Amino acid sequence: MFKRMTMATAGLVASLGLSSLAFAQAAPVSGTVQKIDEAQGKITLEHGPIKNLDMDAMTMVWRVQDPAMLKQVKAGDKVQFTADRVNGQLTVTSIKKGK
Ligand SMILES: [Cu+2]
Repeated sequence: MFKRMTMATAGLVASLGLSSLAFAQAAPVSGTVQKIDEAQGKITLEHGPIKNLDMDAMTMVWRVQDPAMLKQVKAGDKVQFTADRVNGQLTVTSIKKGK
């Protein structure tokens, strides 16, 4: 329901010149890296609420879309990341150091 509404309202929001951030499918989320597991291709992130996944703030383990992402950050880093469900698995789709 929310996804359909997002499609329908995207044009309206743009034409009104409002920020479309609140409607974004995968808006960047702030988080802190807790642990990196290169062998498993997993990253543990403490993260804020994730709207597109209906998720509250928590600490959890994620799969990463590209193992190279695990070389860009390390435990203790503050990051901005996007996440989505890829083939049914909760997956970090992008990550970069941030505040
Ligand atoms: Cu979570």
